[in-house]
Amino acid sequence: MKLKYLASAVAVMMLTSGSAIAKNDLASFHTEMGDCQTCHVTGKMKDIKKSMTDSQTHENAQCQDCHGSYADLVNDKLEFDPHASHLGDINCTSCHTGHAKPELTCNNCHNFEMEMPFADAKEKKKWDGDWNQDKIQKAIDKGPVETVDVIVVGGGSAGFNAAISAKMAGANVVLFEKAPYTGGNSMLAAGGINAVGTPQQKAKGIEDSVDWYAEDAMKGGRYKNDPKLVQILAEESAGAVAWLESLGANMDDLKRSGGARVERTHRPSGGASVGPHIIDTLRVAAKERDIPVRVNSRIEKIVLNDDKSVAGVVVHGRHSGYNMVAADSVVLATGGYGMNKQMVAYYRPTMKDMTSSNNVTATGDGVLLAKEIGASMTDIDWVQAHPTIGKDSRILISETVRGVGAIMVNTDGQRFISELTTRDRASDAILKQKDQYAWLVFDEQLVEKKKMVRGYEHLGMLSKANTIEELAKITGMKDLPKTAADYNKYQASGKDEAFGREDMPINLTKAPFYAVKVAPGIHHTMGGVAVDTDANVLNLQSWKMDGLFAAGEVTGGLHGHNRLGGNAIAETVVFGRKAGENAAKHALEKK
Ligand code: FAD
Ligand code: MEZ
Repeated sequence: MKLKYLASAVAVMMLTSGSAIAKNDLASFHTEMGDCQTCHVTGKMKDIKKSMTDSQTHENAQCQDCHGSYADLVNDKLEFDPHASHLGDINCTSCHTGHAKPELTCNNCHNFEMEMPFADAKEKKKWDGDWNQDKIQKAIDKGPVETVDVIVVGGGSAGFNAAISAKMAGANVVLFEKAPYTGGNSMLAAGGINAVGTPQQKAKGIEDSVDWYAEDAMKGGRYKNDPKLVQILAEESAGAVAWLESLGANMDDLKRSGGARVERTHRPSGGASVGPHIIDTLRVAAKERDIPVRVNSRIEKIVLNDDKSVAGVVVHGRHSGYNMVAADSVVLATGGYGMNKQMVAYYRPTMKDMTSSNNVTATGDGVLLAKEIGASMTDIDWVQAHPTIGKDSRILISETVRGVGAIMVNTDGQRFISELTTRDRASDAILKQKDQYAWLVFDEQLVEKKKMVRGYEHLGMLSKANTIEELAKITGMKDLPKTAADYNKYQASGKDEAFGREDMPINLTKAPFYAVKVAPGIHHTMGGVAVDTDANVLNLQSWKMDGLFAAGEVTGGLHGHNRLGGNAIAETVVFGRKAGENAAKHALEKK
């Protein structure tokens, strides 16, 4: 697939730059128009490195000064803009590298044929390869180059929520993010955030309770969850949605997720994906509060004082190299390890060859950082497969698609389980089918309700036909017409006689009809760093580690052996806020 929008954005860049002479790299092309100062703070070679921040703030401002923002470049002409669908307003230099081959960020998950300018430039050595213990030690020996109250490690939802909360509690905060952009797995979240007792539920007349929320999470987690953490999640979930709204988010759409007894998954009105919307909101909220967010900055060590209290971290910056930054509180918000093949092979060998829905950022750094200084782990070997990852791709087909009405059938077109069962059961059931994959089948009614499905079509993932019979023919699902007719009968009577599906919002009657091939893949790492109810990290004796906090997917305990859809984003907000507030309190008390 060609990404026309990128090509057109590039064409605009070239035209607005006044020349279209092909050069070997972006920097050489720009020096045709001026000296190095066109992009950098200074034109003097010897001072350029010193003047560059890891986020390349000045260089990015220069790009936008000449070319306009990405939004200006695409000029709202695109139906699908990757920056709107999940990346948001990220730095130009995330992809366009001055002196080296551009980085095809999209292709970390997709397989686009992208026409990136200067693609033939020389490849540069990766700056964030192995962790260099000598350089880490030298940075510690040199002492801190900067001191703050709270350091937040990781710029996903948990990290942003922690940073904003710490700042609002009066602390001086800095957030470090190893990737060239913030967002992590959070910016990929599609389905929504679970909450009970919200005005949205009330407006729809949905009866729910904190007890039901907690019971569903415990049942979904096979009763292996820490009930104290679950209770907090349930009790504070409505506050989490209200907090996001107070920062500017919209969470007005409601749907039901697998394992939940009622509709409690909140998402932006119109059914847009929840993650990018939340991340955009949090990015703006952090900016408005002057919280430094430093990308291209990987934390490689948590430094302790002799008494084992937190002294700070060693950060490895893309341009600044290795430095120690001091703080009395550190919040780990580094996400899970779903993209770390070695860790999956070690902790969950049966899943080592599975595809993953995760962002490339999910490499389990927080687990390694915390283990190294004596933290305890909870349920570290529990990894969740999501049943519906696009077969032969890494693109998640959101649980929403089933929640809103799709049926799931095997390669013969027969249903084999309630579509609303929990993920572990759905994944196991698919793996028992012939060829170990399944199809989701739905009609135009669903597409009208869920805009995100158009995105799957745009990505070429959907088979489409004007009748169910034709769809059966092109996909080889011989029994699909009978399955659809039976399902329509169950839907009309409100009773699924085949598998007891509890909620059948729509039938299969409105053309065109669609099918998408799905298979299970790694989606969530339930286990991680052990924490208490105040987000303190616990050591091997289950004592609080002085000054170390954690929140989000890096932690274990909340979800037990199986997470329910919508509970992870709720976790990042509820416990991210808690970690930030308690980290601020701890640091301010130490002053
Ligand atoms: P992340 O969002 O992954 O952020 C961690 C950040 O830390 C990353 O940006 C990473 O680069 C950074 N980092 C890591 N190591 C370092 C280091 N050493 N130094 C500096 N920075 C570092 N959950 C739901 O509840 N609802 C959904 O609808 C939903 N949909 C999902 C869809 C997809 C495709 C995926 C993959 C997950 C989905 N989830 C959903 C799960 C949920 O998105 C994640 O569990 C959650 O977002 C994790 O948030 P986090 O802040 O803990 O970590
Ligand atoms: O919580 C999730 O991971 C989720 C709701 C994912 C999805 O299928 O959309």
